[in-house]
Amino acid sequence: MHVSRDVGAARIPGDLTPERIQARLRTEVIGRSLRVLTEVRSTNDLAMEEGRRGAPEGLAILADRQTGGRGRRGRAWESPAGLGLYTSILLRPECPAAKAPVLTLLAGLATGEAMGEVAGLPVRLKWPNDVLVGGRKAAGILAEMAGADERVSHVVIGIGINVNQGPGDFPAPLLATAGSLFLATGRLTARSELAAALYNSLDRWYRVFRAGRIEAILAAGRERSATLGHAVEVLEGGGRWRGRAVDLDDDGALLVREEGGALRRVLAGDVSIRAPETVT
Ligand code: BT5
Repeated sequence: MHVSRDVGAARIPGDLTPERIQARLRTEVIGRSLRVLTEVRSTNDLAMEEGRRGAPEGLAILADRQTGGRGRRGRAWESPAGLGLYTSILLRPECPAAKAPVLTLLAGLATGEAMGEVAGLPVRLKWPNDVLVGGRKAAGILAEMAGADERVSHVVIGIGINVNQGPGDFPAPLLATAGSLFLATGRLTARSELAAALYNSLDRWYRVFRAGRIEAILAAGRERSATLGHAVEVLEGGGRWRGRAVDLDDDGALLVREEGGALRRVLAGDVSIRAPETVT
């Protein structure tokens, strides 16, 4: 495994180095152990492997480029060299598996906070794992868990952020939906600065989680939500139905009032927000 000092092809030369990140870290746990790689298949795969091998909680792996970046359900995450932030953080929360999904929300909050802080723009969270800037998906979260039902062995939080991509840097199918900090602000962002802000924010929110203050995480999630209050279409288990997103449940599940009146919990699914003209 090689640690990059100064990665090539970056839009800001040399903007991703462990030294630059460490100089800004104010964390107790997250990123105390840090690895910056030139290239990896998927930072999540590597972090899961390290989790099995007993690596310490808080290990952060970051790559300049992923050759097999993953989204949920086998989908791909575009991870071009030099432009985005691709990182995975290993956690060992002492909680039952049922409590772990709220970590996706926590990661979304930290990602939104860091992007807002560094680029100075409003960021919203689309349930369950999209981070939106100006209505476009500028980041995504992929949380994966290992362990038995009663106790989680480890969790990996994968975060991909589009940082310095311009319009020509996205493949055609993503042109209409993907955003980046550069597209939203017209300014380039140093990825080390964003990475440090992200780890600092994750560290703060993870302390809230460990203190059992889940309600504070849910409250912040409600406030930043792009989904709540909107008419939505839910895709889960091959089925598709419509309703209105009304709240987040205690474990981070989305509560949707179905057309017809029943309140349904959505824990794993894809949710699209319906345009106002289609609302009935
Ligand atoms: C996600 O999945 O949004 C989770 C993405 C997590 C990526 C990070 S990078 C570090 C770590 N290592 C990994 O291997 N993964 C994590 P999902 O909700 O399934 O969204 C995937 C969909 O978003 C794709 O099917 C595309 O439509 C779209 N997409 C792919 N790449 C994108 C990008 N760079 N920007 C915006 N949209 C993208």
